[in-house]
Amino acid sequence: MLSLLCTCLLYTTLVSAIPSFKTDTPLTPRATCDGNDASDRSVWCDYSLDTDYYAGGPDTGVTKEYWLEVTNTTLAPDGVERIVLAVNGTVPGPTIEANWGDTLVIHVTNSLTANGTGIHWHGVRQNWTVQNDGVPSITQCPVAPGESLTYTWKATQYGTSWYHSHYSLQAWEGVFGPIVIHGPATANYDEELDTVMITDWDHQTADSLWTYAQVNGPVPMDTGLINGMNVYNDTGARYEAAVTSGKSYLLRLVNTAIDTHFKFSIDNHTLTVIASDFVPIVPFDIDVLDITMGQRYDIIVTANQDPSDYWIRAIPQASCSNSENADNIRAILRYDSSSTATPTTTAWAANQNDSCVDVDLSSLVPYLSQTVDSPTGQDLDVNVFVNSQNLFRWEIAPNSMQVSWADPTLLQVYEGNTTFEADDAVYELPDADVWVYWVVESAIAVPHPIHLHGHDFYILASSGSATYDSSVTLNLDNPPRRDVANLPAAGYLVIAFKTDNPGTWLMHCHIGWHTSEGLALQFVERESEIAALVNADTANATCAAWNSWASDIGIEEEDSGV
Ligand SMILES: *[C@@H]1O[C@H](CO)[C@@H](O)[C@H](O)[C@H]1NC(C)=O
Ligand SMILES: *[C@@H]1O[C@H](CO)[C@@H](O)[C@H](O)[C@H]1NC(C)=O
Ligand SMILES: *[C@@H]1O[C@H](CO)[C@@H](O)[C@H](O)[C@H]1NC(C)=O
Ligand SMILES: *[C@@H]1O[C@H](CO)[C@@H](O)[C@H](O)[C@H]1NC(C)=O
Ligand SMILES: *[C@@H]1O[C@H](CO)[C@@H](O)[C@H](O)[C@H]1NC(C)=O
Ligand SMILES: *[C@@H]1O[C@H](CO)[C@@H](O)[C@H](O)[C@H]1NC(C)=O
Ligand SMILES: *[C@@H]1O[C@H](CO)[C@@H](O)[C@H](O)[C@H]1NC(C)=O
Ligand SMILES: *[C@@H]1O[C@H](CO)[C@@H](O)[C@H](O)[C@H]1NC(C)=O
Ligand SMILES: *[C@@H]1O[C@H](CO)[C@@H](O)[C@H](O)[C@H]1NC(C)=O
Ligand SMILES: [Cu+2]
Repeated sequence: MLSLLCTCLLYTTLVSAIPSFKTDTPLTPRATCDGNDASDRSVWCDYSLDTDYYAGGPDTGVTKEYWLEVTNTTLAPDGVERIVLAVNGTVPGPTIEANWGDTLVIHVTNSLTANGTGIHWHGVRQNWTVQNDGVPSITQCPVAPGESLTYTWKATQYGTSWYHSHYSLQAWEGVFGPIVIHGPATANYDEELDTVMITDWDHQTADSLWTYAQVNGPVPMDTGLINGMNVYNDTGARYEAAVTSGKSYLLRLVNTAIDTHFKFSIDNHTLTVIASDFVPIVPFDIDVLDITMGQRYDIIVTANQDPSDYWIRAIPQASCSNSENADNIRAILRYDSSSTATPTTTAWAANQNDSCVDVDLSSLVPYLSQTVDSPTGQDLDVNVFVNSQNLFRWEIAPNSMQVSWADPTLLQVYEGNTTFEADDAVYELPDADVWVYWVVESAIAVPHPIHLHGHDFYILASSGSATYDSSVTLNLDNPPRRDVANLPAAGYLVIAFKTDNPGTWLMHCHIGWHTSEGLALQFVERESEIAALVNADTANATCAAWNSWASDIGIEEEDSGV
């Protein structure tokens, strides 16, 4: 194993002698830091699990530079060929990997001919770097075909996430990949497996299913993929993970689906969960793990069963997901990597319980305890309606979002134009460092994964089949903290965050169809401090190239714009 021992230590002692911009090669295969080894994963050079990563943390002085190209190609992930849009030609795209405290510089080139793009670094706080959040219409114009844009951000958190296009439905044509930020962990493990990305999949493109979704609602998906692989009609191949009997492994799990809530499990193996999204938690054990769209879990799997072959299962939950192959989205855990046997193992009993809920919130106890102080809030009602063209639209509070690619909010704020329109769905949060909360609720029996940009949020309360009122107790004392949580069917979700990050930030449902149908709002946080964070040259150049391409092509915006 390549050892990058002591990068942090090196920089704490030599920092003045080293130029501020340093390019490093990608970490191959894995990184570690002084003191962090299989017998103690709690430490990380001079830092540890006890470091308050909202207040500070390492600054390694290291810059990791990546080049990503968004391409249009043909692949057969499950043996069935179709057009996919991909990052560097593969689904998932290359892993973006760094150490806690590194700075990432990522150059994205749009090599498509018929779409713009914009890459969002999901869950990354973008601490005072809102222009790098990658959301067309909010933080940038789309990157036009043939153009490039460089994103720069610091890894102030550690753990697992993913990057994905935030342009139209492009993420679900295949434009996504893993983000791994190495740091400490709340339980020990010997080695690390590949990140496991689970998704739903159809043999038609998401763009061609868009009309169906707007007219009929949830789209039946043909199947699903685990790390871009599966079998279908006896073609294709399954993803395989090889382990050695007796060893323990860190497995990073990401749900990248457009509209599928999964239960994830490995037959006969209990999972030890150590992080929810980018938040390390007190470890807990579970056999079958709910994971909704946009969420991540870091899990430790111990190879402590009979040396054999076991099914890894990602099972779409029929209560809220529509899959035509729900029992066949599988991969294989092998104790002997040369085995080719088909597993004969049986699913955990808990897999018979179909439901679309988050893991019991009492299980999600952040290791680094934080307290929510006197939050003030607003109620946001989630509803669906049919617009004047007879198409489904979702709204949150009074507005269904409809923003403009060519007129990103960040540039409007920079130019001092804050005459927002109702369908911009803007909330202003002018005060610094105060706690705010939103009560997101819906009378409709459809759950929604609610995702917030620029912050981790704190889950103060949540319930399905219930109405929020002032008698509901808010949990302010180290509540679960993450960046995607399930709004339960016909229920409510109360989330809080601190206004510590000036910017124009999106909050939205992570069901791809619903985002495109307007289930989103934005907040302008600490408006007076935003302009100073904007690089207008870059923003204007991206918009100029986009406007020129879009007017030549005559492209029409037929969705929410995010
Ligand atoms: C976030 O940025 C602010 C402003 O530059 C800085 O004061 C703060 O320390 C940063 N937080 C982290 C965790 O780096
Ligand atoms: C992606 O492709 C580009 C060429 O288009 C190449 O320069 C780059 O190294 C590739 N990136 C990764 C992470 O493989
Ligand atoms: C991808 O290629 C196909 C076939 O050439 C073309 O029809 C489609 O417009 C392209 N899509 C994008 C986003 O470039
Ligand atoms: C993106 O390209 C696809 C073809 O690959 C096309 O169907 C779709 O309309 C385009 N969408 C946008 C928003 O540009
Ligand atoms: C899969 O098999 C079914 C049943 O034979 C057939 O109807 C379907 O067309 C096949 N699909 C593909 C993509 O090959
Ligand atoms: C998995 O667990 C079941 C139930 O405990 C047991 O019957 C079976 O033998 C185990 N499978 C293997 C391969 O060890
Ligand atoms: C099934 O799931 C529901 C919702 O989480 C839970 O209340 C119930 O206890 C579960 N039942 C079993 C048998 O696991
Ligand atoms: C200000 O923004 C609104 C959209 O929110 C737009 O309609 C208007 O043209 C803009 N005004 C100027 C002067 O840019
Ligand atoms: C960017 O464009 C806006 C509007 O066209 C203009 O007001 C501003 O001066 C431009 N900034 C730069 C740095 O070119
Ligand atoms: Cu939704």
